[in-house]
Amino acid sequence: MRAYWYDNQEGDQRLTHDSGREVPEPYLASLGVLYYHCPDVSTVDQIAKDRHYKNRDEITVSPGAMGEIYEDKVKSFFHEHLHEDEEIRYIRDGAGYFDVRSKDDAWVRIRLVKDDLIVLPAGIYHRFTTDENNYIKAVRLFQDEPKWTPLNRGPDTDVNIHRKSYLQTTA
Ligand code: KMT
Ligand code: NI
Repeated sequence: MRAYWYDNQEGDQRLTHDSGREVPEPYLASLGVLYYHCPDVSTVDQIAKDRHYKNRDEITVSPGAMGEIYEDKVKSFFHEHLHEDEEIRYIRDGAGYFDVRSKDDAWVRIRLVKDDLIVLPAGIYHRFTTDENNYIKAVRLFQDEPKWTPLNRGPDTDVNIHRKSYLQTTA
């Protein structure tokens, strides 16, 4: 895992967009974003148990796995959105970026590779992309029935109760 401020430059979303300014892990934690290095799946099982997760699945995001819908999928993952539930992703292979909004509404880019696990709190605005290698395999964990419908950012999500509760946790 490496976190840094997004450079806001034009260019493909899969480029590094690295401003060179690091974001320390405690700042991520202040946004409610938690990071764990999990070389062993038993650590993941423990985190899932502690946080009352009941379900998981595995997804491969790549042209090989998705075929012609890959480019559309990658674009849709990159739409800024929130969820009404926490989101956990555990990377098994390849690499990708989760961008999360800071308190001042700037983008923090989080690069994740194999054995990285991230917890994104309910209500945080975020987006995802693969990197230039166009390949990531990840386990998606969810607390209950999959309630991870992405709610794209707009006037409705700004007043969503999960958004409001989230903002209270970062105030
Ligand atoms: C997400 O939350 O955008 C995804 O699940 C993308 C694939 S998982 C790396
Ligand atoms: Ni999401």
